[in-house]
Amino acid sequence: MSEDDNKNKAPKKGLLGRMFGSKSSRQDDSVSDSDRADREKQTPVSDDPGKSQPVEKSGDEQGQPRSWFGRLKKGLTKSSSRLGEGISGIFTKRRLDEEALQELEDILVQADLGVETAMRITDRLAASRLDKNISPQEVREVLASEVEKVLEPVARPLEIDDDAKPFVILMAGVNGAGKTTTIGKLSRKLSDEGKKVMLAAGDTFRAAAVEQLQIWGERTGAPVVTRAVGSDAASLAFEAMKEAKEAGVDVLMMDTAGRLQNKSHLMDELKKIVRVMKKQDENAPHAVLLVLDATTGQNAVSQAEVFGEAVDVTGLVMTKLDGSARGGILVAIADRFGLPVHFIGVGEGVEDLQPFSASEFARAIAQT
Ligand SMILES: Nc1nc2c(ncn2[C@@H]2O[C@H](COP(=O)(O)OP(=O)(O)OP(=O)(O)O)[C@@H](O)[C@H]2O)c(=O)[nH]1
Ligand SMILES: [Mg+2]
Repeated sequence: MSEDDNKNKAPKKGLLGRMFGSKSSRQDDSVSDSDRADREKQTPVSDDPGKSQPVEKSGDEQGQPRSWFGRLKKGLTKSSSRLGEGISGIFTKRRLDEEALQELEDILVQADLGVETAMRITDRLAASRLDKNISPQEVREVLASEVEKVLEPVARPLEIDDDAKPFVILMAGVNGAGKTTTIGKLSRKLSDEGKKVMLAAGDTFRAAAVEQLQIWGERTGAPVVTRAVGSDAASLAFEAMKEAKEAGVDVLMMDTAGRLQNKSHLMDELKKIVRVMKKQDENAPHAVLLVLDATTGQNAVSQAEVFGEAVDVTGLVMTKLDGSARGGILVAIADRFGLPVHFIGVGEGVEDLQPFSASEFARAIAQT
């Protein structure tokens, strides 16, 4: 029995458990991605969206915030309340002096915002308020506005070029990041916009992965191109594009296996998929979306780096911002890579994918 089979048999937690449950074990930055991947395999991961998802809507009846913004805010509580407490601790009845600025910089860095952003925030405060009294609320407002400034240029919608038939989206990301789930959610979104969607089950390593995508396909009314387990993912990509063209499909989304960044042969396969797609259409894939799990902290930065070296990543989706997320990392990634952030995932349900908004995210982080 493969480890993946074990993964599928793991007990499934309820929504509450998934949102506030045992993800704290993932908060450790020192964990390598291979460690993380091993742990993912023990983590309850639902490969059956039809059964384990909170049915088709945002929020639920168990006292959880209903709006996606409420869930984003709640998900970011871990980052933001630590930040908020830190800021209150430093600035309650205290002048803004060099020592306070240094302390602030430290907590901003600890919140994963990245050194550059942290310095910009402290520089801005120093320029206007040095040696004056400042309230925690004022500091939070500066934080929100600086975070928004970093995120604003990257908050870009995913634009589907109608002239590309099909418009091909390749989904990449490490094991458990949320690729397959994001394809399912996007399939619903695009179908709702009237687009004809087709899915390709490019994770040909696991039977469960193919089934998981098929369930999403059924659920969102999108045909799914599959091949036998163990088939070459690149030839599947080629054939899926051909099928999509013949069927007049608008958007073809290709799932891929979870790729560990330290496994160069897996990166090579991703490159091969891209090469083969170009034989059908030199502009394909038209979008390569890197899916990053917000609960993984600093690991997400190295994932963005390694995937970006292997393929031409065109945009990001950050998932699990409803969990005990380390949302600050999105700020560091935006600052460093400047890649468009198209969507955020705020739950496991089909509706839990939201266009990324810089100001809302900044407000949720800074709790303003
Ligand atoms: N809470 C929450 N869970 C999510 C979100 N997105 C995905 N998940 C869950 O994360 C787990 C992994 O998601 P998958 O879509 O299977 O991840 P993957 O990247 O396809 O993983 P592999 O196929 O193993 O490489 C599943 O249990 C999903 O339901 C999200 O935005 N919020
Ligand atoms: Mg998958």
